[in-house]
Amino acid sequence: IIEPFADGAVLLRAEVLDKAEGLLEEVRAIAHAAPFRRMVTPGGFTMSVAMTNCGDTGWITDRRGYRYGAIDPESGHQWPAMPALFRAVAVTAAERAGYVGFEPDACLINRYEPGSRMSLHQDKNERDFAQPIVSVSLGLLATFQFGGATRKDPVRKIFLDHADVVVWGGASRLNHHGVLTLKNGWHPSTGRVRYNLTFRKAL
Ligand code: MD3
Ligand code: FE
Repeated sequence: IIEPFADGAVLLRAEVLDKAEGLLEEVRAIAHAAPFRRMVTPGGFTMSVAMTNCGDTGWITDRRGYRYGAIDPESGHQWPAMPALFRAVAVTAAERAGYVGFEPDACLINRYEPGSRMSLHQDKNERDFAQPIVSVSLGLLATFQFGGATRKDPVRKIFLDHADVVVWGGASRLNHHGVLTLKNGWHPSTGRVRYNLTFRKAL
């Protein structure tokens, strides 16, 4: 089910239903090597969302700033490699949305528990904003906020459910966005958790 819903953004509902268990197995393997951790923002706040990464580079934040880096600062080792299934899902979704030749080198994995949220922000740490971002939701339903080019622009609410994929590119790539506080619930595949995989070409 393909729904275009903003300039350059495409929502693919239930796109990875038949691959969700495989994706979650890979999440578990990645988390074994690079455990989920709640990172600190440059302003000194600990994020409510726990994160880890796989791929050639990973997104990190600490008191020194937001950036991508090849090394997991907790272990001193490289991030786990991006599983072939992750790559295939991201490339296929990008293609279905019209972005042919997407080559993700980073996958940030966000873990939300009831009470976790992500405030309105832009994704600006990647080098080439012409490259789309592919996001895969797994587990509990989230209310996603999609704003505009400035923080003051009106915000639309979109429900992102298990196995939904969104491809963000073109004019939507730098739009403000966030996730409202996750409500309590239970999902048969993830329990009391929502995961979001965001695939980027960061370098
Ligand atoms: C719209 N994550 O990790 S994914 C993030 O559900 C992030 O965990 C959210 O925002 C989550 O940075 C939302 C959807 C998303 C990702 C990137 C975007 C939406 C976007 C970039 C531009 C516009
Ligand atoms: Fe974001």
